[in-house]
Amino acid sequence: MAPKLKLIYVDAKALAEPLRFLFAYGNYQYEDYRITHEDFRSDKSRFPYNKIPNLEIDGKLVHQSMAMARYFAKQVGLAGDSIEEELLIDTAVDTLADYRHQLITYFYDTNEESRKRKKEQAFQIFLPFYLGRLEQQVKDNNGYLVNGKLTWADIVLAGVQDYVNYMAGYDLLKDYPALKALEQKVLGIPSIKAWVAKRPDTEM
Ligand SMILES: N[C@@H](CCC(=O)N[C@@H](CS)C(=O)NCC(=O)O)C(=O)O
Repeated sequence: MAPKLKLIYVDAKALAEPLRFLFAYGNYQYEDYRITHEDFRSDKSRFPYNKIPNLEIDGKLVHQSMAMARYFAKQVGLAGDSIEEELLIDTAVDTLADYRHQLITYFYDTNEESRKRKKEQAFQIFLPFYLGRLEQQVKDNNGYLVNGKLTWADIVLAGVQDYVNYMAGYDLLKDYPALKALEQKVLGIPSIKAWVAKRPDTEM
């Protein structure tokens, strides 16, 4: 019997969206449970390590969005065909997390001075560096991040891009045609396209 799934997050795409893409891709039924930001902040200790997204699988609570995504990617055939390929996919996913982190570190900094410094570093140094390398990686891999075929790393890239763009304030991929084409390819997968067309409209 299919497991009972309940995804717990705030009303946002952000870190939960790759998982929602994978659920759409694999045609999983799940409860998309969204709490308000106020509710989340009122008592974070309800959640493992005080963080979300969380997922209940038949009542058992798990956390860490990328671990969850990997678990479902394995089930839908997007996690690689050998341990060598799994390694390449994991390195791509971790590199995407490093790239995302450059924005998160500035965006949530509440100190005006260090925020400004981190923002400059992110935009002048880290983002051009990461996006340039990732662009080349996609060109070298025939339009995908790994081995010329769709993997969950591509799903993560497209799934969190709205969140990353929100923090940046513009479409970060607009000057990176290979990355942009890959994002569009993922968004064009019929089941993901159908999810995107009906999902709640949130700013990030
Ligand atoms: N590595 C974790 C990070 C989770 C995370 O930082 N979530 C944010 C919301 S997007 C959070 O819960 N922040 C609360 C806090 O840091 O107090 C994952 O990928 O699930």
